[in-house]
This record gives sequence, structure tokens and C-alpha cells, in this order.
Amino acid sequence: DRLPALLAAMPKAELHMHIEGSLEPEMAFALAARHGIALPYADSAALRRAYAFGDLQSFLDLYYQGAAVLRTEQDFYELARAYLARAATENVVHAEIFFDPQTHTARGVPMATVIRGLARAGDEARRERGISSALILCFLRHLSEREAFETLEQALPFRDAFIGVGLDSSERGHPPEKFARVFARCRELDLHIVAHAGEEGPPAYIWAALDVLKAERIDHGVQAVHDAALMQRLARERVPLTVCPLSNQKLQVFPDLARHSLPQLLAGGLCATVNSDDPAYFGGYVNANFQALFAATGLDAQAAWQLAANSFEASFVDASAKQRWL
Ligand code: ES4
Ligand code: ZN
Repeated sequence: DRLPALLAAMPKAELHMHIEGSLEPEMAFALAARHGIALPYADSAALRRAYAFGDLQSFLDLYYQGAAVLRTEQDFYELARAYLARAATENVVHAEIFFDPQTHTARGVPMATVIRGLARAGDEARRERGISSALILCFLRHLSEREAFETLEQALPFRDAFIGVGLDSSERGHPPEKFARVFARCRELDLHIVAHAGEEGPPAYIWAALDVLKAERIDHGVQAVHDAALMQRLARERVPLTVCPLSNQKLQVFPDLARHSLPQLLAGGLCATVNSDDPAYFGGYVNANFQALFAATGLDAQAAWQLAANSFEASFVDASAKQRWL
């Protein structure tokens, strides 16, 4: 079977990964040692064993705890450098990378430290590895809209270092409407708009992400299959869904990867893509996500080609770069 080799070798864009979610346990321990921080685990193997999640919140609790070892510009640079090196080996030619500044500014890490470290890694990877990348600033939806506005304000001196904004963290109980005004302001600033919606939350949150936030892409969106009218709209408007199979498996969004909704999304004519979300926590980078999904669902080489083409169509690169890849 040559499908695994095709999945690994095909050029692709990765559009849904949180850079803090690429913090491998080994790097967490190295950074903890660098800063004299004690982690509540014996070693990196013990930390990895703790990665057994019942739902999104149980994951987020560990993810925010892990991010606390990130302190200096060098830390953020090394984190992004490691992800981009790995992505390049998986034939990712373009990556749009989420970061969660509020996780860091809440601990006293300046916005400048976070953005400068991440941006430096992106510039270097473009020069040295030929992989292009861009940053997307995510607001934490369990915090207030006021705090999102303050975060936007702190980031505006670095407006040229990121291409868009997103919405992530605990979905249920924090609908898109909560952030209507801050996303309106972001649109005035010509930022691209994406939002996590329909991961654990209902199709109504996907409608609101589109109609209230004016999201250009939906992150996850896998609950759309429960709403036929929504499926038709997403297909007609070619609204991309950035789907993360191993994330959905680990967070028990589906009882089994064999029951994942991605084949239905493709069959419905939606622009679905495959991504890694938080690769250090969910058991693999983007190619492992392709491999596991295809092994579980029986998707074929035609679907592989479609998903790779979708990833470029869904990206925020300019039209000439898109043409080159498509
Ligand atoms: C996330 Cl899987 C997931 N969902 C929502 N927010 C997140 N932040 C990092 N990973
Ligand atoms: Zn995500």
C-alpha cells in the first residue's frame, strides 16, 4: 500500500496548530531546568503518561500548565524553530501558526517577548528551510471581551508580525457572540478572521462564527454534519474547515476515529483540511494525522489529493503563491 508514502510526500499547508501545543515534554523539562521551575512530574515520560484526556477542558488544564515554562524570547524562538523544522520534514510548505498571548501576558511575559521570538523563528525557517509561515493571534474565549480588547491593544505595535486573529480555549458556554465587538475592530484593522467552532460546541456556534464574527475559516467545525442547512452553506461558500483528527480522537469528540465526520464533510463538497492542533499532546504531527485518519476511514488517494489542494485553497497566502502550489 503506497498511500502512507503519498500522504507523507505530498506538499501541504498546515493551518491549525497552536505553537504552545508543540511543546514536547522533553523541551518542557529543558526549559523548566533553564528557569529553575519545578514541574509536578518525575520526568518527561511521566508527563507524557499524564496526556490522557476525557474532554477539551481536561486537556486545556495541562496545556496551560505546560506553557508556564515559556519565559524568554529565546524560549519562544526555540519552540517555533522546532515546530517549523519538523513541519518542513513532513513536506509542509506553508504553516499558519496560532499563539495564545494571554497565556503568557497573564504570567508577566511581555507581548513583545512572545511575538519577537516566534517571528524570528519564522523568518529564519523561510531563509534556511524554504518553509513559509505566518502567525495568527488567538483570544482565549473563557476570558472576557474586555481582556481580548486589551490583548489586541498590546499586540498592535506588532501589527505587521501577524496576519489574523482567532478564538480558542473552552468552547461550551463561550459562544462567538461574546466577542462580536472585538472581532469587528479586528476586521477594521484588516486582520484575517478565524474561530474555533463546532469542536465540542453546537452547530449554532458555527453559524455565529460566520454571521457575527465573519470568520473566513472555521477551526474544527466537525459538528456541522448535524445541521444540513449549515453543510449546504459551508459547501456553497467554500468556507474552509481546519479539521484535526488526532485531537478529536484524544479529546473524545468521536467515539472512534473510524466514525470521524471528515469523510462526510468531503462528500458534502466542503473545503476540509487536515491539521495537527496540539501535536505534542495529541500523539502526532500533521502526517500522523493524515495516516491515522486514512487508516481508520479508508479514504483513498483521490481524497489525499483533495485535502492537500484544500489546504492551499484555504490558506491566507496571496493568489500568486496559491497558483504556484495548486
Ligand atoms: C485547543 Cl484542541 C483546542 N481547542 C480549543 N482551544 C485550544 N487551544 C489549544 N488547543
Ligand atoms: Zn485548535
